[in-house]
This record gives sequence, C-alpha cells and structure tokens, in this order.
Amino acid sequence: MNRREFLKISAALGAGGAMPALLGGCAPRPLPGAGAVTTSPTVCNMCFWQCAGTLYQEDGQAWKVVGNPDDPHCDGRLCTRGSAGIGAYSDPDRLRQPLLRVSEGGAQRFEPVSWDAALDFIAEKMNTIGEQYGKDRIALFSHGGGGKHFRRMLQAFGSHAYAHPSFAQCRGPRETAFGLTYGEGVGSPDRTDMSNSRCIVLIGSHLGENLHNSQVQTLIQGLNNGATLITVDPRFSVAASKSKYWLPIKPGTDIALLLAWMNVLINEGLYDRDYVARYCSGFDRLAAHVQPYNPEWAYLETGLEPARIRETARIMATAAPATLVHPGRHVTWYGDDTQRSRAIAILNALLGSWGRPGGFYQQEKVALPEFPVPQPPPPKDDWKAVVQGDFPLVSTGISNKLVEHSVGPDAYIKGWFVYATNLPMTLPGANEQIKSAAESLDLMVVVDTMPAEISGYADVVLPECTYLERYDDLRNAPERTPTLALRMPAFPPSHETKPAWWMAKGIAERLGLGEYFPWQDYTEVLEWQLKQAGSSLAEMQRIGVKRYPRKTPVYFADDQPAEFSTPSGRIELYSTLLADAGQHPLPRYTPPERPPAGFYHLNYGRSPAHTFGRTINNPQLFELMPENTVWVHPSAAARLRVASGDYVALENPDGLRSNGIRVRVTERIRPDSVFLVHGFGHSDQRQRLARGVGADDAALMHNVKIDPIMGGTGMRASFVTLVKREVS
Ligand SMILES: Nc1nc2c(c(=O)[nH]1)N[C@H]1C(S)=C(S)[C@@H](COP(=O)(O)OP(=O)(O)OC[C@H]3O[C@@H](n4cnc5c(=O)[nH]c(N)nc54)[C@H](O)[C@@H]3O)O[C@H]1N2
Ligand SMILES: Nc1nc2c(c(=O)[nH]1)N[C@H]1C(S)=C(S)[C@@H](COP(=O)(O)OP(=O)(O)OC[C@H]3O[C@@H](n4cnc5c(=O)[nH]c(N)nc54)[C@H](O)[C@@H]3O)O[C@H]1N2
Ligand code: SF4
Ligand SMILES: [Mo]
Repeated sequence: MNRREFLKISAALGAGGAMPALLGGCAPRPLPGAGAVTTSPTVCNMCFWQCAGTLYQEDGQAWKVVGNPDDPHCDGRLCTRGSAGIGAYSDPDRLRQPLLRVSEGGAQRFEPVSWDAALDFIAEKMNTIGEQYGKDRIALFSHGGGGKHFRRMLQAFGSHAYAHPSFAQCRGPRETAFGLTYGEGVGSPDRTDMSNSRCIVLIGSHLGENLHNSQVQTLIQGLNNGATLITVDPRFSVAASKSKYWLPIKPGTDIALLLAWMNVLINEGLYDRDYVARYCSGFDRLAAHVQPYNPEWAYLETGLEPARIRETARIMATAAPATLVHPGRHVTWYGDDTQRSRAIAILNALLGSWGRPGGFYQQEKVALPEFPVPQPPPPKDDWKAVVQGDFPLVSTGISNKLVEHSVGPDAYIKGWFVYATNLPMTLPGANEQIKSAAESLDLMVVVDTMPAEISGYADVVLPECTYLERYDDLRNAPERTPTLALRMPAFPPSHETKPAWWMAKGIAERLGLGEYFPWQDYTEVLEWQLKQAGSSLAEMQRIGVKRYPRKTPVYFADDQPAEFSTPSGRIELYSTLLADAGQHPLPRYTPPERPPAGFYHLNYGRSPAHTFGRTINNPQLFELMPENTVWVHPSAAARLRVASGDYVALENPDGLRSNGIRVRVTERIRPDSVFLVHGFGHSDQRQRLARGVGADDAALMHNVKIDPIMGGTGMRASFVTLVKREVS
C-alpha cells in the first residue's frame, strides 16, 4: 500500500449540508437597505491584486462587498470575482475542522481531530525530522500573505527552503529580466503608467480577461485619452478587439518580432538617443547584435508582414517616451522567457519609457516597521546551493526544483508545508512527481480554505478561515500613492477554522519557539505598526484605506542622474551578469517546436469570472461560468469533424486524456492552436460544484521547458488533439 495514497474522501468529511444553493446560499431577505446596515473594511483575496473594499451586512447577514473609493488598486470598483467574495465565505464545501490521515485495517482515511491533536502531531513529526535528518529539511510552498507566519515558524525551527508559484510559474522571468536590465523588477501591482500612455503594446497580456483591477481601468483611461493599442496575440483576445493593430503572431516567436522592432528603431534612428546615452550601457553591442534580424527575417518566423512590423515600430517611436511595451505577468511560456522579457525590457529602454510618464513610473511604499521579533538563527546549510545551484542568478525559491528535491529516500527535503497553493493544478505536468514526493515525505501539512487537490496528499489538513473572517497583515504595496489598507473580520471564523497566524504560533509554541510570536492576538501587531505610521487600528477600522504623501518623485527628474542597481550602475542593454554566468547577454531567439501532425498548440489563459482553480466552486462564480470550453478554429474543426457544443476529451502526445470539455468553434483562435481557460477539471470530490467539470490544462502539459536562467516552467510548448466522446 502507498505510504500516502491520494484520499478522495467522502463529501461527508470537511464538508457538509445540502448541495450548495446557487447565489451564496444566503437566506432570502427583505429588500436590501430596509434593515440595520453595518460595514467593515476588507482587502479582497479573490486574487492577488488585493483591492480594498467594504463589506456590508444587513441585520447581521452578509449583503455585499464593494470597492473602497480611496483605494488606488480598485478606484472604488471591485471586479466580478471580488464582488463574489461572500460566496467564498458561504461555500458549504469549505474545510471545517482539522483533518488527520489515519490508517486502519489497511485503509487510509481522514479523521476530523481537535486543533490540539493536529498541532501536537505536526510538532512531533517536525522534531522527528529534525533529529533524523536535521532541522533544515522542511520546505514551505506558499501563495499569499498568511504564508509569512509559517515562514517565520519554519525559519525559527531551522528550515529556510521556501518557494511561491508566482515566481517560477508566473512572474519570475520578468522580474529576473528587468532586474538584470534596470536593477529592479516590475513589482506588483505592476508599475505601468497606462493612463498617461500614448501607445500601449500588449504582448500576450490579455488585459480584460486578465482582470487585475486598476490595471484594466488604467488601460481604458489610456484608450479614452487616445492611446494607440497594439496587441500581439495568436488569439483574438478581448484586448485585441480594442486594438488598432492586432498582430496574430505564430505562437512562441515573440522574440523574433521584438528583435525586428529593435532593428527598425536602431537602423531608422528612431530610438531615444539622449536617454540611451544618459542611462544605458551596451548600446553598440546591441546595435550590432540586431542587424541580421530585420522585418523580412522576422516575417518568416512570426508570419507578420514586414510592412506591419515597420509601421508599428514607427508608431511606438512617435509616441515615445509615453509608449509602454507591457512586460506581461504570467510569462513562463516557452522556456526562453527571461530572454523574451529581456527583449521587452530593452525595447522599453530604447523608447526611453522606464521612469517616464506613460511608461513605467516609480513606486513607493509607506515606511512601516515590522513588529520587533527575534531574528531566526542563521541556516545550517545553503539550501539554494543544494536545490537550485544551477540557477545562481536567482535569489527566490523555485517551486519545481523544491518538488524535484523531495522525491525518493535520499531527497534533501523531508517535509512540506503548503499554504494556499494547489500544486497539482499549478505546477505543469507534475502530478506524478507530486505523488512520488508525497510518498517519500515524512510530513505534509496543507493549509487551505477548500478541499483542494493537494489536500488529498496531506497528513494533516489545517482549515483556514476565509479573508472575510480574519485580520491579516496591513496591505502596504508599492504604489503611485503610498497607501495602507486593512483586512479585518466581518464575521467570526465559521466552523472550527482559524487564521494562519494562530496556527503558526500554536506550532511554534509546541516546538519551544513561542518567543517568535510574542503576542496573544494579531491585533497587537497591527496596533503597534499603525502607531509607528501615525494611525491606529480604530482609525483603520473606520476608513479601511489611508493614503500617505510621497517622499520620492514619480518619474525620473531631467536634472538629476538616475541610479540603477546593476553592476555598471546603468541600464544594461548588454547584461554583464548574464555574460559572466555563461548565458546569452543579448536577447536570443530560439524557434519554438511545432505541433506533430494532428496536434495543436495548447494555449490557455484567464476568464473574467474566475481566478485559477480557486473560485470554480464559488457558488456565485460557478453560476456565471460553470465550465470551460475548448476554442477551435473552423478549419481545424472541419478536419477534426467537431462542431460547437460537441463534447470531446483533449489528449496529449503521451496519450494522457482530460475530462470531457465542450467545443467552441471560433475564428478568434489560429488554426494551429486550441485555447482553454485554466482552473477547471477539479478531481477532488469534496468540491461538489467544481468536481469533474471542464478540462485541466496543467495535467496535459507534457513538454515543460525549463528556463536556463531562472529555472521556471515554460508551459506553452505542449500539444493536444481532440477526441470525440459522448456526454457522460
Ligand atoms: N496550467 C497552468 N498552470 C498555471 C497557470 C496557468 O495559467 N495554467 N497559472 C500560473 C500562475 S500565473 C499562477 S500565479 C499560479 C497560481 O497558483 P496557485 O496560487 O496555486 O492558485 P490556485 O490554484 O488558485 O490555488 C490556490 C489555493 O489557495 C486556496 N485558498 C484560497 N484562499 C485562501 C485563503 O484565504 N487561505 C488559504 N490557506 N488558502 C486559500 C484555494 O482554495 C486553492 O486551493 O499558477 C500557475 N500555474
Ligand atoms: N480574471 C482573472 N484575472 C487574472 C487571473 C485570474 O486567474 N483570473 N490571474 C492573474 C495572474 S496571477 C496573472 S499572472 C495574470 C496572467 O495574465 P497575463 O499575463 O495577461 O497573460 P498570460 O496568461 O500569460 O497570457 C495569456 C494570453 O497570451 C496569449 N498567448 C499564448 N501564446 C502566445 C504567444 O506565443 N505569444 C503571444 N504574444 N501571446 C500568446 C494567449 O492567447 C492569451 O491571450 O492574470 C491575472 N489576472
Ligand atoms: S482584481 Fe478583483 S478579485 Fe482581484 S483583488 Fe481586485 S476585486 Fe478582488
Ligand atoms: Mo500569476
């Protein structure tokens, strides 16, 4: 028997009650506004944009959540998913109490246990791992603020290994590339100044479907002010439909286009000479490097007309420096992603847009000290040298490398804490590896609000209360206007759920590390911090969002030298760090693999109605979009003999098949590709709305390309075909 078999436990555990009623399962109420209304501030956690909002209750019942008008992340408006936050709170399938894996008579199952029993078990296992292998062998995977508390607890114990999927499965190549070029990354929220742009170039960023709130709003402001929109996307995206130029590029060939654009700007003398002379290094080498890559060469790679490439380059130059070539966000595509992101960073430098109005502005946070706690002891070992030594330019954890180093009896990593990330649907094609890791690990703790797939592998599942039921850290994101925002509980925690800080503190105390959590309640931390920032918890509970005056300029000042944290102190068009590391110091184009006969590029993206897989079971959002469809071009549909509405499975070249998914025949996708929205195809039976509906793109990925510079997982090099099936 497996040491840790995947438990598809019955819906009776961790969930309960009747089948969820749609629309949040709220009891019927009289007309809204007729009862006693109370409000409390919150920060939305339906995605990671973290918009500040206000939760309304009427006669003690959840009513609605709306945006805070003072908040620069949302400007008073929440998106579809944010407006459905109450559905996450009222979802009847939520985890309700701690669960412990038990074996009885050869069978494994989860047993609901008390918090004491769950935390005692974890502390005991950690100590055993510490004695047997060393205290540095437990890794944390985390996505979201609450992971911070587990990180502190693990560091105090001696374990520093840590990764979040928003690096190696998302923004890593971009942050690495901009870091190499400008000495700093783009950050979150992205520092794009689109409301002031005169030209905006979107390279696969499908803003409008990607619904990062203020970013979509500033794009619309830019367009209303007359900005020209150029969208490069193999699919006719929502953004493409708003564009003056849609460039339906052959998948995976963007670097060829970017090199050709640089070629035109340099050879026609359209780049910002003054900016380049003032701030950049390596221009001559770049100019020589791009000579072979003219638009005629790029045409053969990208399928885009040379005249179109020249015309769009000239439009960018005319609008510069108020031209934003958007850096994208989820950029782990073909494995050469740091090179593509470097090309985007360099193109922006040639246009002079970094630090200029309409390009990239400079962000500022509120000076908010951390609550004083002891420093953890220094790590015994350099875990990065063990786990990701092949990627010396990367200081962040690489989640896929941590998983690799958790498989087998000799693995370095012996225990996992997984906070708010559903690894089986997040790491591409990694299901077998996660299964093997689960078999070899001595401890797996999953902290989630929902019975996500990863919890099926856990020894212990810890149920967190939702964001509407807890305090978290103050939001202090870098912004145009430094701003603090408060998340506070509107409701007491449902069932036996608890906030992350409480769990981490409980484990630390059992390990004799209570001094790292020197408070009884997290409000003590918030109160102390707010006092340092000239506010108070009472004030923030009233206003939710507080703006502070800026201390630094929003853009580069013409009369002051700008400084860059690169080895040369300048914007590095030619990257000395890449050269020293044996990587290509100037952007290098690698032609992508093309699909084998009968197969199609597997393209995927977002829908405005959902965030990854985390909202599919949300009753309000499920009603809006209960399944994904696979987009197929009419010519491909004719070849495959499928029509809109047909029920098919997707099959990859290894013969792996998805759940059933419906076909949508549309001219909006190229004949060589199919497209689906990521996040569907849940298998855990405890998510009663989401289970079994739609297809999961992550499971189908068979050709994951590792970026040689930052180690991330390129997810766009996989292929699928369609297999007809009957409706089940
Ligand atoms: N195939 C494929 N893979 C992808 C992507 C893709 O498009 N396709 N996108 C990539 C990108 S851009 C990213 S950023 C990552 C995202 O990857 P993840 O962060 O893993 O995203 P989710 O799948 O939504 O998993 C989030 C988990 O957090 C839980 N959760 C939600 N709220 C809370 C909370 O308040 N507390 C706790 N403890 N848990 C909570 C949810 O129930 C869910 O199980 O995935 C990457 N992987
Ligand atoms: N509603 C909603 N919004 C979200 C999220 C969500 O889950 N739901 N997730 C958020 C997160 S964490 C992230 S990282 C972002 C991700 O959002 P983005 O960074 O905007 O987009 P990607 O997912 O990388 O790209 C999807 C687009 O790339 C196109 N594309 C595919 N292949 C190619 C190619 O070879 N070249 C070019 N030029 N384009 C190509 C696809 O057709 C699609 O339109 O979205 C964020 N916003
Ligand atoms: S963009 Fe939407 S889901 Fe994301 S934090 Fe803002 S309101 Fe919430
Ligand atoms: Mo992401």
